[in-house]
Amino acid sequence: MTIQRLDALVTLTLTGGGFQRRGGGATGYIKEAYLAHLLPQGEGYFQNQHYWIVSSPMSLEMLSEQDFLSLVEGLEEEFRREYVAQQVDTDTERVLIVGLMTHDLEEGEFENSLRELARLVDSAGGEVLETAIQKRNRPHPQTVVGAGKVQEIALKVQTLGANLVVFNGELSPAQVRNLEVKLGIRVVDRTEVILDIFAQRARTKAGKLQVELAQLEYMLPRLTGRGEAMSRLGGGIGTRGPGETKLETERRAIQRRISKLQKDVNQLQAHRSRLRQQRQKQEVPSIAIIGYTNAGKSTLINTLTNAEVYTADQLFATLDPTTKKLSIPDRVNGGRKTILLTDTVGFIHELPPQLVDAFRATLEEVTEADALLQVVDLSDSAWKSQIRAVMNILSEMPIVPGPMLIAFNKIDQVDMQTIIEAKEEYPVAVFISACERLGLETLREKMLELVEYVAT
Ligand SMILES: Nc1nc2c(ncn2[C@@H]2O[C@H](COP(=O)(O)OP(=O)(O)OP(=O)(O)O)[C@@H](O)[C@H]2O)c(=O)[nH]1
Ligand SMILES: [Mg+2]
Repeated sequence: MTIQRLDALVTLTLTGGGFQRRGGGATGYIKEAYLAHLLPQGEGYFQNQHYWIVSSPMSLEMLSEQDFLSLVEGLEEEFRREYVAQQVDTDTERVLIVGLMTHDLEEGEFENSLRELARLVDSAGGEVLETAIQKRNRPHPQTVVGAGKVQEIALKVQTLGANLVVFNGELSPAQVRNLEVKLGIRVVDRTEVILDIFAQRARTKAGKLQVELAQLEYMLPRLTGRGEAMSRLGGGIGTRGPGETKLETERRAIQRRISKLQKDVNQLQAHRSRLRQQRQKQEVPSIAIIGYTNAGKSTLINTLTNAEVYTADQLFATLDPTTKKLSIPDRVNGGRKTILLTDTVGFIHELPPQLVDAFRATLEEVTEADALLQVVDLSDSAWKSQIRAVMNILSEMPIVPGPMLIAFNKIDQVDMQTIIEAKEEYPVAVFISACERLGLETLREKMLELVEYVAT
């Protein structure tokens, strides 16, 4: 009914008896009529779990007494009222998440990825209304999920008043187009949500430059035919940021812009490298704080050095690296020792390759540091797979990073069992709470040991 835009639907059943014409062919008198129509989903109206209602069986006489115009007008009125109520907050997107579970995914992994996607949408400023899931061996080539599921999603979109659908995997340009035509609202994938968060968070010139490059590199192969759909379907997640106005311009203009940005990033890289060389001349050892997004990296640099880096319970709260001096008392040799601490951009599972490329100047802070401090959020049940994701990203870096110390953070939120488990697996790790200032003494000592180890 939704897809065919029907106001109401009447089904007639036959008695099966009656006059049989010569030559065959089933015939029969009308037994009963059923009337169906869609239900508004707003509170205080029908407290109904269903999207539609079907009447009890009626006779034809009863049906003919039904005033259809007033029924339809009444419903339209209710739908309209609901629609207005949903439109009040036009800044937040109303999002339906779609998760495709392919057979190569483990159930727990899949659930974690959906939970993370919901947090990404939230960090981008969207509101998750519902999550739809489908299990398939492999994605449907045209629409990722099967035809039946697409219909179900279309129905949900209408009844929930969603204005954006977010898929957990990566979508091809053709899949986005097909889905947008079928669903009638904008469709984006996980990478676009991440790019959107980056676009909203970028503060410095360097940050904005790298985000624009990443967005354009992502958009370029997806441009054909999307411009029209985009302007029809409005703005929001995936349309913001420095790349926004460029989307409708010609491919070639975008390519030119990409080359220009690439050059700028190269310059930025060279500039950062000169700064580092100066620091190296002063022989101040450096440690880069790395880790999964939301682990507490920025909170830690703030606690240790009185820096004022932005922290928040959001994914990718900080993008731009910040370097601060940390002075540590040297128990062995006496006096104090200074090291440089750098807060860096957070990592995530399957970090979009466009981001890795565009953020190479920022990521170099990681590879060029003398040593690494990996902060892990031990209060997140996915901490093990988050360490794996961080290690994977490091292993793909063009320059092999220095030695690494692991700091398990947020122990104020963790039970003893988890700490024991982490200790067994990572015996040399430190256990801290950046918020509650726990374990920081040990952490400072270990950091000192680490840079002294590197120096020898
Ligand atoms: N309970 C608890 N929360 C913490 C601790 N350290 C950090 N947090 C919280 O964790 C959230 C993320 O902290 P951030 O310092 O912004 O994390 P980050 O690693 O810099 O994250 P991104 O910049 O987003 O990659 C914030 O809400 C912090 O208040 C801790 O020791 N205990
Ligand atoms: Mg941060």
